[in-house]
Amino acid sequence: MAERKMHDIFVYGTLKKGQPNYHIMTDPNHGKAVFKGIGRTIDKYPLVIAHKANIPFLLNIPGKGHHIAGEIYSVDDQMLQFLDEFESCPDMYQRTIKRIEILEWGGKDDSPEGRAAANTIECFVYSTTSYLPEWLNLPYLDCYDSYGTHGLRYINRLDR
Ligand code: PCA
Repeated sequence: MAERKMHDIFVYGTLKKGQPNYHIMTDPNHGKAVFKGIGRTIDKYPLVIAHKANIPFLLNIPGKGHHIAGEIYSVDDQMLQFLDEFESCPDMYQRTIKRIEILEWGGKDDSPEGRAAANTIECFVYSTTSYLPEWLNLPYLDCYDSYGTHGLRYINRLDR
C-alpha cells in the first residue's frame, strides 16, 4: 500500500503538550500526529490571548511581536483535516506555511544525518488576518501557556 502523505505542522497554542487541546493530537480516531521537536518562528508575530474564551491567536503580521515558541508535528491527511475543522479554518484561523527554526529534535526516527542537514523547516501554522483592531493593543506573548500568570485560562468550546 502506498504510504500516506505526511505534513509538518507547528503548533503554538492549545494544541501543545500540557495544553487544553493536546488530547486531540493523541487521539487515533482523528488520525496520526508524530512529535518531531520544538521550534520557534523565524519571523516575529504578535501572539495574543483574545475573545471571551481566552483563545490564543497568532496574528499574521510578520515583523511585529516576538519569535513564537511551539512544537513541530508530522500529521497525516486525516489529522490535518480534523484540525482544520476544529480550528474553524479558514474562518477563524487560516493555515499558511511559515518557516520554523528547530531548537530541539525530539522525534524517535529523526536520523542524525537529518538533524545535521537542517535547522529550519517549513510548517503549516494556524494564524489569522481576521482580528479586531483592538487586539493589537493586547500584550504580545512569545510562548503560550493557558495556565500562565496572566490568569486568562482557555475556555473549552462546550463551556462557552
Ligand atoms: N490551536 C492552534 C492555533 C491556536 C490554538 O489554540 C495551535 O495550538 O497552534
